[in-house]
Amino acid sequence: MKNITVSTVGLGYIGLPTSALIASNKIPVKGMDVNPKVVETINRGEIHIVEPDLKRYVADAVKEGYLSAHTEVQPADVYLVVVPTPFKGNHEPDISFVEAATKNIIPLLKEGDLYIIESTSPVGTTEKMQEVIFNQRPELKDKIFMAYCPERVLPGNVMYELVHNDRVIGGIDDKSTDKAIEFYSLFVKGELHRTNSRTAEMCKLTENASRDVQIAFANELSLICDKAGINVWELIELANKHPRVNILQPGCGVGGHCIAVDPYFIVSDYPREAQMIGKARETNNYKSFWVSEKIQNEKLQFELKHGRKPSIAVMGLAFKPNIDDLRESPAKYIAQRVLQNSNNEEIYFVEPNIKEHHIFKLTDYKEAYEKADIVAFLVAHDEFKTLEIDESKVNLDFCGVLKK
Ligand code: SAJ
Repeated sequence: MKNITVSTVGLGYIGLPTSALIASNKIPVKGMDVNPKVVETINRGEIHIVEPDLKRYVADAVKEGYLSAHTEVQPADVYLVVVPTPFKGNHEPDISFVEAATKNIIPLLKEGDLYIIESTSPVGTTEKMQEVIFNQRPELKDKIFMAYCPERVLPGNVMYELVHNDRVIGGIDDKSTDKAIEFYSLFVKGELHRTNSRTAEMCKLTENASRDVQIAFANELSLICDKAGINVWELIELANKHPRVNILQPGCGVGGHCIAVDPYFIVSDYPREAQMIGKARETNNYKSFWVSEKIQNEKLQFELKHGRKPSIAVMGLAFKPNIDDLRESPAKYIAQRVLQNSNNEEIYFVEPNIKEHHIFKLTDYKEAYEKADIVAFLVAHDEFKTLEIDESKVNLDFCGVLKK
């Protein structure tokens, strides 16, 4: 593969880092995004998302002329679809962005081009797009290469993992898999594993559903332990001393735009079979509700005991520790419920990773801890681990931040 050009569709959390990484290997990349502000920002060599190292990659690639952003898809030899696949109200996957991206690519396709979907997609999406393409351009049958290749990077470590993680690559036929492997080997150091497109699609969903089920197990344990009067963190640490047991950590629910979403893509297509996967989603969602009820109960008990309303600190709003991302955050959901249930108590909302929030008035974490009677730790941010714990307060640890 020599002197190729790449066209990426979608310049978000995955599309932009991927584009910048490819461009840093001196392969010209023209990225497309529907948002003109995003396009302008990138063309200035700046970024619109928070991700370590990304700014440097984008600034260098734009300066050297290998990366540019556009509001329309640009012609190239390789097309990468990296758009969101959210779910609709009934938890059914919405692949309309993938479809729209593909329709924009179709008029530009020529013999020998490689078309790849990276967006998390329900099983059979690549084959569906194959149909869409060949319906409009039947002359391209057997003349282009098509594959599905999911990303599996962890926010916060994206630039490293894009290069070093293994990738699963599934073509619609062997030639397509070969071609896609050739392409990814230009910038990925991890191993490239070949399969077909349906298995690759299912593999991405499986990875996130598997983590969701494991977290659900930990969350279920935390409910049992609460009733049984057992410290769940100590229990898990002890159980994990078994050489073949590795239980994850309970928390205040599962958030983010991947693990809390992707399992629904399996459940929605295979509702009879995906019993455990569906139940895990329910358990993890229920855990957030349970936490908010627990805070409400503690409030009432405090009032009965002390004859006055307690002040409450809600510690953390992000979807996981040490990030500023509040999307699909269980902590944010719980904070909202605490606010809805409030009866003129003083509530201090804390999120050290952001400066302000349009709903919650933020307070410094030390000040909030000092002033509150009830402290609900929702996210295990590093800052909270430095607090000196005052046993005279009601300390509710929902994320293991106080465990020794
Ligand atoms: N969580 C727990 N207990 C745990 C681990 C996580 O409650 O023991 C919670 C977190 O607090 C958070 C949620 O789960 O609310 C998800 O966090 P995460 O760190 O497990 O994962 P994400 O959503 O940041 O990234 C995941 C990763 N997938 C897997 O680990 C299988 C990542 O590799 C994927 O690339 C990403 O989803 C994605 O884009 O699909």
